[in-house]
Amino acid sequence: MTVLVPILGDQLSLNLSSLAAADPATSVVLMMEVAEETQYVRHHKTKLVFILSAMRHHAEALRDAGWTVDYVRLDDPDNSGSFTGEIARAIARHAPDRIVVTEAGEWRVAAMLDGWETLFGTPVDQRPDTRFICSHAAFEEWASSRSVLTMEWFYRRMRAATGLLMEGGKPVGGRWNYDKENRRAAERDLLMPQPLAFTPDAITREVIALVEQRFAHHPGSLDGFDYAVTAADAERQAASFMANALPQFGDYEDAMLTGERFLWHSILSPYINAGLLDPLDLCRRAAAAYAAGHAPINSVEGYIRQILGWREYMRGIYWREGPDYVERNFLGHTRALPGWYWTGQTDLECLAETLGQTLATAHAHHIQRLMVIGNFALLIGADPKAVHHWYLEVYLDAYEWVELPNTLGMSQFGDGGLLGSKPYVSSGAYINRMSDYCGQCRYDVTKRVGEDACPFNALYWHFLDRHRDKLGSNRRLAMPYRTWDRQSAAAQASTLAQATAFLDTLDAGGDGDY
Ligand code: FAD
Ligand code: DLZ
Ligand code: SF4
Repeated sequence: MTVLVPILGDQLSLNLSSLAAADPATSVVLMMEVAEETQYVRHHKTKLVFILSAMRHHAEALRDAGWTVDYVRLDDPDNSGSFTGEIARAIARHAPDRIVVTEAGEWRVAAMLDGWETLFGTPVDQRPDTRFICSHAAFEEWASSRSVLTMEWFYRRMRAATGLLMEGGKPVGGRWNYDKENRRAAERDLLMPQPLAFTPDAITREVIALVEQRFAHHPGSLDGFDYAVTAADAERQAASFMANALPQFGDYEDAMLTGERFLWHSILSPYINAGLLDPLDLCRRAAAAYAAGHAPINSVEGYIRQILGWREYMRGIYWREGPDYVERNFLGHTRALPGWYWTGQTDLECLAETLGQTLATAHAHHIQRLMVIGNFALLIGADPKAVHHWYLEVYLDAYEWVELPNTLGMSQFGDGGLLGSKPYVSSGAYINRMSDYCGQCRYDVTKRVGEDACPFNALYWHFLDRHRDKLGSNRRLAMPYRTWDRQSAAAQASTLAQATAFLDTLDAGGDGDY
């Protein structure tokens, strides 16, 4: 009796539910590098190297743990190019009595897994993905009884359910949320913590050569690839974050500084999402750091909220809203992204900096993604599906279940406010307050009109003005609309003309793929 245990590229955990339900003595683990997964979007080269190298290292870790692993490489001559094609070939090789697999992370792949039993006539046992802290049933139980799915209420429920930062049924420190303390702008500081850098080993170097040769047309650069690709190295980075950066994580959570990619962020999302680190374990360690007096409550609560709150909430929303969530376009936006989203070559300094960093490293932190790159895309009226594809392609931590609700929902307001009570748009003033980008920009962040006026300023008012029918009654936008209405007709006209002239100059080429 043989059991086939397929393990997908974001299931690189030794405590995976499928493995827990199988016996190493009678099972064959199947890992598949397949063209379909490498091409469903034009993944950043760094993301391809990370996933393929992490998969190859994980296969070794599984063998060391006593599992028999059948590993199909991308360049194997008989590789069929898809998960389903590889399952068919593996059934021919191993004649399994059944397949045990942990549920897929996204709708596209879930549909494949759902089809295998009928297609192959082999029983398929799909196990829940227990690496998430909130099960589908628990999220549904919470969501189905409410008309508005506010993250904060979900988060409080998760705190109570896990006991994280709880004392006698109450939040530790007396408050649930310390977000207001977490909005400081950062000063350059030579003692800023730096994430660890990991020198590519022979396996990673081989994958780098493969990706350079086969995916030369994909965005990004592999110069200086230094991400962890094993659970052990990811753990080293986690320990380094807990020791060196967590204490100030909260203070500077929203700050941006030129040339500083990391600040006090953890840079752990790629590892958590691929399965190399466990999210609940990280939350517990952060809580322990607070209990030991190593990190203050605003940092620890902020960090735990991102994982226990936002990450779990996004996953719940993704599965609840269904496969056609991706089609939502509440504001009717249709513009292509400017071609320079794939080069970073623009004279808007904030975008040159954040896009340049993204293309070089496949990483940007939350506020860079939300309040610079996403803000601009929303202000210019970019098609939310195209924006979604861009984010899915360029970030190391991007898988549809987490990227789509963040991008289409939170950042682009494509769902009309399911995730956020107002669109995340701002003028240049916010970017100036939270970064040092504007001081180096050819535009003047204080000006709304004129040749050197910051484009964000006129675009912000143009956005509000053109969406008055859909946003005018939003209570959280009442103040900006009042401010706009107090402007003279001439001032409004010159602002709108400034924005229109800027929009006309945009290269509407995109990359043409979508
Ligand atoms: P930290 O700032 O150190 O935060 C700690 C952890 O909290 C992260 O490691 C991550 O696991 C979690 N987290 C924080 N915010 C979120 C969030 N909004 N949703 C889910 N988890 C969160 N995150 C992804 O993991 N994958 C994505 O594809 C992704 N796409 C995004 C797209 C947009 C438009 C925006 C605005 C945000 C997106 N995020 C995404 C969320 C967030 O930007 C990243 O999780 C974070 O920048 C990762 O860096 P870090 O590990 O240093 O995070
Ligand atoms: C993202 C990705 C890439 C680029 N390549 C592979 C691959 O060759 N084999 C694999 O098993 N997984 C890969 N992945 C991750 C999958 O796309 C991911 O597991 C699905 O999104 C399911 O959630
Ligand atoms: Fe960005 Fe405007 Fe500041 Fe330039 S002035 S960096 S365009 S916000």
